[in-house]
Amino acid sequence: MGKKAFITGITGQDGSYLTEHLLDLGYEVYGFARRNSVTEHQQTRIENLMNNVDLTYGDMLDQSSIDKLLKRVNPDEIYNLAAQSHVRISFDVPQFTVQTNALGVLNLLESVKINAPNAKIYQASSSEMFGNSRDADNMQRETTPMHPVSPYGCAKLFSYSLIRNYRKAFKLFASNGILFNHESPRRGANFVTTKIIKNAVLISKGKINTLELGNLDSKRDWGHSKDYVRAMRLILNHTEPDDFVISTGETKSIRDLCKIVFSKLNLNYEDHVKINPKYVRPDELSYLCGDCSKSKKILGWKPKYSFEELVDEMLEYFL
Ligand code: NAP
Ligand code: G4F
Repeated sequence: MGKKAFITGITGQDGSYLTEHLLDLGYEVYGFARRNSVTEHQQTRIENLMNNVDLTYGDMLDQSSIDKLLKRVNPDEIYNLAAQSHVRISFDVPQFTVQTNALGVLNLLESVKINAPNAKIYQASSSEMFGNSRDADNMQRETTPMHPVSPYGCAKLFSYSLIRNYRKAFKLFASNGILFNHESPRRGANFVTTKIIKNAVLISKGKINTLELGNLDSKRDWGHSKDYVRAMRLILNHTEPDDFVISTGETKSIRDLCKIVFSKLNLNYEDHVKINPKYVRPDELSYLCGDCSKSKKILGWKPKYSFEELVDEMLEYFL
């Protein structure tokens, strides 16, 4: 019989790709879905997998739902992907963000300790934890100091620390993947890659004329979600629990992305992109470029998608 994996956040971008990956490898996959008033759209990303996954209602804020699932399933591996994952929105709903992204992880760890102490836990940590900190070579790596600049980043740093603390104190197999931005055609519409690509396509078809954005000068290290979910499984199947950066090592500004996308559609982004202060954040992480040498060396992981291929796949999807 295959291993049993429990994925929180299974309905999200990464949850859907991870489910496909684990099913391909012969895993049994269990997941939480939250109650939502619009049930029709809730499972869109995993629609084609519904016959092969065990989905139950659950929420990271409801300890009883975690306890019940762990007691029933006793999973071998737990992938904690559930989060309020939008950085700007974390300034609008800081309490919900901290409850889910920080206290939700505490709920999970406490439940694992009692109900499934042998399960291995993957925590979806984030490059947003670094804030505006970088090493002398302009990169971030596992040892770079972390000074987050958003409620989202602060909550993720709290949960990152909890994972390390429970690993040492209670000998849990608990690991952090410190993932840099990763995208795909399944990325939410209000993240900058999808927002630019989807709207540039609408402009190219004459359906709209303007795209409103915030800060065009921040830089991000963008990879493909499919590559990054492979890394999650490798992290949990390493011989010991540890923390790993997953990134591409290349960085581009939001302005670069606009230029590339609009020019692929034979358009000039300057004719269409307008700045709306509504999308500028109260504080901003201005530069990300990750060094994933440790993951390459220890896990044998490397990305298969180039930036160009990622953009082309997203463009093709929206076209
Ligand atoms: P996503 O598409 O926004 O998915 C988030 C998932 O979490 C959704 O399934 C969502 O369910 C669920 N969720 C939210 N609040 C919850 C709660 N209180 N209880 C249970 N489930 C809850 O995010 P993603 O891009 O796949 O990212 C996956 C994880 O990696 C997140 O933890 C994110 O913070 C982290 N991360 C992402 C990136 C990136 O660039 N994508 C980089 C570093 C780290 P609903 O659909 O019901 O809202
Ligand atoms: O696409 P974004 O919203 O992603 P952000 O804030 O980097 O967060 C993502 O990556 C993190 C890893 O570093 C994850 F942990 C997190 O869950 C999420 O997946 O914004 C990227 C950049 C920012 O600098 C933002 O200020 O794009 C800039 N931007 C400019 N105009 C915009 C917009 N971002 C959004 N979402 N919308 C705009 O209109």
